Amino acid sequence: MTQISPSAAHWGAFNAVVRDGKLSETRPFAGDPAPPPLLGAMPAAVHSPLRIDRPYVRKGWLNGDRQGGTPRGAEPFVPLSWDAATRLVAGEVARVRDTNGPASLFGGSYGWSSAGRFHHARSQLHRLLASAGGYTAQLTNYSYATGMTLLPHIVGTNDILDGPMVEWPDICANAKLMLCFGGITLRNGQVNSGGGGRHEMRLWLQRAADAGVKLVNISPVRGDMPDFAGARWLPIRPGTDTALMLALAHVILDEGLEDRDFLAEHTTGHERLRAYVLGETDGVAKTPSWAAEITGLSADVIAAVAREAAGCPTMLTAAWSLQRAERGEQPYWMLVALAALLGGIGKPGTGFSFGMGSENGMGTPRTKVPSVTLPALPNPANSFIPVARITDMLEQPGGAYQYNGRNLHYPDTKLIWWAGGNPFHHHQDLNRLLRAWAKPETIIVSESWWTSPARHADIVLPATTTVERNDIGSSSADRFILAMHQAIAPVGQARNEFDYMADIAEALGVRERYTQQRDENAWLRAMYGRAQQIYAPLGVDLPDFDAFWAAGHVEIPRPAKGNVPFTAFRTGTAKLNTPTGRIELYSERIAGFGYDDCPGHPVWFAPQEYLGSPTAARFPLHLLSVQPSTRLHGQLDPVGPSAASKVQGREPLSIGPADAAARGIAEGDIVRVFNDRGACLAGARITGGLLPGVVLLATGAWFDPEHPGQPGSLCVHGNPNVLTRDEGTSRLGQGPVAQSCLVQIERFAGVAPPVKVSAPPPIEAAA
Ligand SMILES: Nc1nc2c(c(=O)[nH]1)N[C@H]1C(S)=C(S)[C@@H](COP(=O)(O)OP(=O)(O)OC[C@H]3O[C@@H](n4cnc5c(=O)[nH]c(N)nc54)[C@H](O)[C@@H]3O)O[C@H]1N2
Ligand SMILES: Nc1nc2c(c(=O)[nH]1)N[C@H]1C(S)=C(S)[C@@H](COP(=O)(O)OP(=O)(O)OC[C@H]3O[C@@H](n4cnc5c(=O)[nH]c(N)nc54)[C@H](O)[C@@H]3O)O[C@H]1N2
Ligand SMILES: [Mo]
Repeated sequence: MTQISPSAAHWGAFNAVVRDGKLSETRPFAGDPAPPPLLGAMPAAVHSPLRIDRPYVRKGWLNGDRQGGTPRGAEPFVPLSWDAATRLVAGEVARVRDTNGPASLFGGSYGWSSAGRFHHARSQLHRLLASAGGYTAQLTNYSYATGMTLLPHIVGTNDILDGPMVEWPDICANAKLMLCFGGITLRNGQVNSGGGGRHEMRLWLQRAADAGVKLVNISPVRGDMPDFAGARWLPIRPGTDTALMLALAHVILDEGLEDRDFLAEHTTGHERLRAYVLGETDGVAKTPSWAAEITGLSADVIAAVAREAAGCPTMLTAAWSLQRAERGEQPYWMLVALAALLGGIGKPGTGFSFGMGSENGMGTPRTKVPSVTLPALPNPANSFIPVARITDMLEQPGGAYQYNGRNLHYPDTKLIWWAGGNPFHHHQDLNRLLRAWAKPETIIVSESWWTSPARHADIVLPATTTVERNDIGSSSADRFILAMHQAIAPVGQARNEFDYMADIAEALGVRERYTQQRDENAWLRAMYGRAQQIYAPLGVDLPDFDAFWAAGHVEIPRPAKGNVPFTAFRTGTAKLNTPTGRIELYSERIAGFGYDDCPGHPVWFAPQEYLGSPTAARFPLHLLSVQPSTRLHGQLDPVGPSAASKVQGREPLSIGPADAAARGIAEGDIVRVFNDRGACLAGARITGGLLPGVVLLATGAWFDPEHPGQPGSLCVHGNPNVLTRDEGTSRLGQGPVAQSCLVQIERFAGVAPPVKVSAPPPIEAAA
């Protein structure tokens, strides 16, 4: 018998086709102009032998090892019943809370979880731990932590970072030139958190090109803009965009091309920035020839682009990747400054945005409504860390650090519980993380698959996947609210987070607080009802729940009138939410923090690791760990397009012909990629369109240490985070710096150790 029902994933809405009780096919959402190929990988993922079939406990932990006596990741697991697992987990949560206080429970649990907003594992875990007394949370995200912390100081909002932002129809109609730092990478438009009904990045880029907007791809990678866009390619060295922007500003100021009225009326601090750009403050004029040395671009090209931008309506955008780098605050602040000099801010289709090529939905016209969400509960522990400071936290309990003007201390972590995220995917310098991971007494991981965190846990709880439960998919980046009907029964003994957490809450005596006496159906109705109430005053009327559920989705109409960011500010009817009410090209507040790694106006810092740094003598290749085209982070890695892309079972690494030839590397060879922090294997793909000296290894290959549990061993599969640096962008943003990473590469001679993560870890029968 065949059944078809609506569902959704971060990689798009779809119809689940079920035959004989199994997910057999996913049919893309009707009307989606570019459904991602990732959808096709779902049946194999849902029914994969890598599904966790029941709860497990690490053998050594069961025998009383609490202080990482045996390294996590090296020992077999022993099966547990759900009853026993429920008691163990509740017992540990209560013990740690009562002995060490709730802040020693680390429940940050960063990660993308599911598109379904009710069975969103991380949100459910937060509700459970908040009900039980509190936990240490994580603030901001890996995507754009630095931009998120910086932008409120200088433009008073984060909207311009993740929407609503400058809209594509306005760009098509008004911009003549669009400078895209980091390109517009269609690969990244396949996904958005919460799922999307329509994938429009290709469509809008095509329309912009057809409308005659001259597109410029400022990136080390030509493929960051598709061929059809006819873009000019400025192959910049990674990590040097701020220098380029400063030089563009130099030409504009030197030749008097700046919009003086805009600067005078709408900005503060432009004189100080000007003095720095012209070299009056530090004796270094940020001229095109100065920037040419740093960026690898020619001075003539830089000067010509500056004049062109000053001579026509120009739109600026920068990928989120630019701020996931050492001193990632600087390119973002300088992009705002450049847009201010050009004076197009607040006019339709010009000015600046971020991430227009980073995720589906950016710049697509839509009514500004929040997504349907599961309400959070207040966290009584009132404890948090900036998201990417996890290893620092584990290494230095009680240690002092600074963040965005605050003096803070790390909590003393005794228990970690991760549900819906993969720190062995997302975090940098995994060997350091692995060492620090030995410190807590207990680590609980809720997962659907045997991912690296599950393998490095003490207690493993098997979760259902999206198609095994009813839910609502929703994203503030998309105009559709998506009904997600349960399509199949839970696989193995997997349970919904909500159900097993309710049992754990019961054991902790807080069931009612956690469930609010609602079941799945009552929660979906309550969440939807809340959205109806919030949307109505914003002019969006939603049908009743039953009509929505039966139809499978609701489409929120495209607004009649587009949104132009900063118009009210430009016309003088509104001030910005900054200390001066203006765009701050110099920020007294940031200067007042006294951070030499993020002073009062944008500056050029030469990164410790880039192609111009002394480290490049030993590690001469800049590794960009970009988003994968074949999966979402670590999700769907063992199946579908991702599995098909592997080279001798290893993650493909793109390397230019000259860099490969210089190392005797041929297409399809296994290579060893290494630096002082670690090493991994990968499969060479010789690729054109790369700036020489730049190599690409996408994130997401499941971490597979040759010797499990031993920090420093070779990752045989190709996870770039064994190579990346773990350090905050600055004391202001404390964001991750994954893109600042130099490596060396050699042909791997000999027999490569086997990939082990393609099978479940060793399991022993219960004693
Ligand atoms: N080197 C480098 N590192 C990076 C980046 C980079 O550019 N370079 N990018 C960073 C960025 S921007 C991000 S956002 C992060 C992403 O990092 P993560 O979001 O942590 O990566 P995912 O693989 O999406 O992890 C989500 C996990 O949740 C699990 N999951 C899904 N549904 C459920 C569920 O219902 N229940 C439970 N219990 N689990 C579920 C999935 O199986 C998956 O393992 O990575 C960051 N890391
Ligand atoms: N298919 C797919 N799409 C995704 C994701 C996924 O896992 N898979 N992840 C999603 C998530 S969570 C996020 S946050 C977004 C991230 O979106 P982004 O941050 O935009 O993604 P990246 O792929 O890291 O970077 C985009 C491009 O920036 C270029 N780049 C890197 N460093 C530099 C630099 O220093 N200067 C310049 N000029 N260019 C540089 C790289 O060539 C890269 O192709 O992607 C989302 N989209
Ligand atoms: Mo992200």
